[in-house]
Order: sequence, then structure tokens, then C-alpha cells
Amino acid sequence: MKASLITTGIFASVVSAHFSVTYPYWRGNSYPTQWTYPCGGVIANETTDQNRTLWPLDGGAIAFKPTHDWAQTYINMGLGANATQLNITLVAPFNQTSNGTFCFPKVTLPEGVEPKEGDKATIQVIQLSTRGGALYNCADIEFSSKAVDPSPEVCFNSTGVGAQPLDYDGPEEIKDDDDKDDDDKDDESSAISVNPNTIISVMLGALAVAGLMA
Ligand SMILES: [Cu+2]
Repeated sequence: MKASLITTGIFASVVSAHFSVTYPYWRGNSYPTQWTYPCGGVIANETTDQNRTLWPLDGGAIAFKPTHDWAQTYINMGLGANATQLNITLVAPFNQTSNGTFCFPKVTLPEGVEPKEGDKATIQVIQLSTRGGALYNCADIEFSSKAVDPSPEVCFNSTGVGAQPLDYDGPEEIKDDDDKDDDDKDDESSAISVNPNTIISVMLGALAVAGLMA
């Protein structure tokens, strides 16, 4: 009896956790099957295509709502109307901390990715949670010059949420480091500043401002 109660408790916490993608609006509710690669078990079809969002040609906002205290987070993209290869990194991996709404106001496209008006793509958000479970969500987009930025009610960063880049600086960047710099705090800030994805720095800056205001 005790065992079954514990099992029920675990099951309930798994179902109530997970995350949603609020902008671009996700392909569909994936909560029951969110661990299924590549899009949380939500298969693209005519109905889910109604959730496709117009997104700027040079990149746009991405917002999601995690419910785990922390999760390693990856944001990728695949090109095409029904992309199965989601192998373009949009945001360098980071550790999401605390809960609420996360928003990257402007995720730019990597060099060489130059979509044309009307091209379609899928954005994939992956979260690796506390126990190692991988959770997936997709949001389908159409690149368009008519895309409108989400409202501040949709794209914002909740008080207390954070994003710490998962850095691997690599040999080249270690060479660039100042060897005389022994201060831990300085090391931390330089790790953020050398991260190739400035979006995260921008986000951290925004969060710092939000923290000062709170
Ligand atoms: Cu969960």
C-alpha cells in the first residue's frame, strides 16, 4: 500500500512538472508525452500547423515556462515545413534556474542561415532535468517580414529566474585568458563575456536590471 502511494506521488509530480513554450506558441500540449524526441510526442499535422507563428527573417523572441528548479536547456532549429533534423543551435546551452517565464527577446540566426520570406522551420527546446530526464518541445514558425514581436506580457523574465551558460571555453579561449587574473569573481564574469552567444549576456543583463528594480 505504502509503495503504491509513493508511486502515485512520483507520477503526479512528473505530470505536473515539465515545461511549456509560450512564444513562438508551441506545436501543442505535450505534457503527457514530453520526454519523446524530437518534439515531445506532438506530431506535426494540419491542426498543429494552425499554431505556426510568423517569426522575423533575422530571428525573434523565444519564451518558455519551466517548472523544474533547474534544467540544462538547449534551443535548436530545423529548417523546412516538417523539419526532422533539428541541428541548428540557436542559443548556446545554459542552466535555467528558478521558475516562471523566461524570454530571449531577440535570438539571432547563426551565420549562414538566411531564410527567405515564407520559409518554414521548427524551433526545439530541450530540458534535461534533475534526474536526467530529457524533455522536448517544438514550436513551428514561418519566416516573415510581417512578423510582430510578442507583447511584454508574453515576453518577459520573471523575478529570480536565471540562466548560467554551460561554458566550454576550449584551448583557443584559454590562451586568451589573463593568467595573472586569480580573482574568482573576475573569472566568472569573463566566462560569460567570452560566451559566443551574446543573447545570454543580454538576458543576464536584463535579469540583473530586473533584480535591481525588485
Ligand atoms: Cu517535469
